[in-house]
Amino acid sequence: MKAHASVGEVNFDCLVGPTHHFGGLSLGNLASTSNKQKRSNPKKAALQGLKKMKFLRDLGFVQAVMPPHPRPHIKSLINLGFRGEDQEMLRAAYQMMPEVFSSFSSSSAMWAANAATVSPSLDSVDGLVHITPANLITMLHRSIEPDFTYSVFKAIFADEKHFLVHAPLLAHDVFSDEGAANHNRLTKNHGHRGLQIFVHGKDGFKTCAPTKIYPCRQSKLANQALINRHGLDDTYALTIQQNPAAIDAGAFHNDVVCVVNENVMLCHEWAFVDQEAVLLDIRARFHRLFGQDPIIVEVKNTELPIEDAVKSYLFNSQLLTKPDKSMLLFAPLDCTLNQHADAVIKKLVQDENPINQVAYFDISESMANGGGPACLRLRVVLTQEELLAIKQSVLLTDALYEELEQIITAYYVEDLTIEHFFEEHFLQQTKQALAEIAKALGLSDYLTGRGSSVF
Ligand code: SUG
Repeated sequence: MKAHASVGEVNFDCLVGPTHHFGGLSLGNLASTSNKQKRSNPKKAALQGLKKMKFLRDLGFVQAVMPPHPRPHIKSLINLGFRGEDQEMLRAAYQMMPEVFSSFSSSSAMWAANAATVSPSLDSVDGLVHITPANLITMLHRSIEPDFTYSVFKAIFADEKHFLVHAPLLAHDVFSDEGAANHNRLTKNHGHRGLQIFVHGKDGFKTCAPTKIYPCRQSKLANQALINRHGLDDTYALTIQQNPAAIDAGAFHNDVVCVVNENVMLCHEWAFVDQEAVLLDIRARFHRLFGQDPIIVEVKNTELPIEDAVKSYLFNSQLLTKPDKSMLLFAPLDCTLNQHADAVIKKLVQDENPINQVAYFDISESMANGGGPACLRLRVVLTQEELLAIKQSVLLTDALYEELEQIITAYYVEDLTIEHFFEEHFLQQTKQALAEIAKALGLSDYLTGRGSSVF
């Protein structure tokens, strides 16, 4: 079995963009729909996200930054037949199709967990890190993310000796894919081959089974295709179904009810269909593969009703391994406001398991759109050699932090209104901010300019 001492996790977060707003665009994501048209503060949102990255970097975790996507997405407006100056197209789009206007202006790419599914080189037959950007076809506003995401990954993971960046899966509902939000890797430690657990809401051709009208965003066929193209051995890959009752309660992605880190799985009782049997199977597989038991902490619905799990986003915490091998639960501040979530966390850190510390963080602007700490990051497990082979300029340093903070402070507005979109000055400032961020990240050559196919 392959094992590697110098392997670690790198968290890639995407900066929030200057047009961040509450569009109410995601049916089934309760925070998104209930906060529709709440006033947004893009500057605060971007600084919260950046501070989150710095907080973890300062604790010694390796942190990388990805740029916001260009929004409003002018290319899509042109595709729909709008013509003229940007502000004219936007005004016409707003008048004719306001939801579409909002979708093309969304900063939803900030939820990096949906950017891709990543399989570490330790797990794949060809020894490459495999990256598949998610096609995100279920929601209109997210369906325009994959092209830009692909370009970002091609730029960051350019070294073909180590990385294979695939094209997104076919853009059809049968293969609907929302990336790492429905993907867990359970293993002895990051340096070992892992058991990759792919979670789906629906089969692909068949409809999903929730009792309400909420969409199932991840298909089993997509997961099977990912297992194929990432070259994963069947004994180390597993597909399981998310509990439709959880989707109905607002857990539109599996990472709203489950988080895994190394040998620890923390999940809600309603995370999976047939949960008792699924957890038994996972335990048995883990034991067969690694000669030890995983630590599965299942939180009962009586301890934390599913509604509170969704409100507090407890399971959307980041679970990180500290240098002494114990684990930190990096949780949304909202957990402290929920009596049940608060009690579960207090018990969790006292009980016999590797999680012995909790840190809370205020990411209110993201939470109000249904995205917690874990939504904001894409985990990439890399060897030391692979870490050195990625584009180094995206790794967060004090200097990069300061530069990004200055750009956000200079160009982002604090109180975004519709009228901003019809002002040439605002649109120019937005473009300038994105150009400067791309430059700070060393990605200008790849991403900016009207000539670029993704702009
Ligand atoms: O896809 N919200 C995102 C939240 C994604 C959370 N990601 C994970 N669970 N990993 C979504 O529903 C809201 C946009 C709006 O309403 O303006 C939104 O897209």
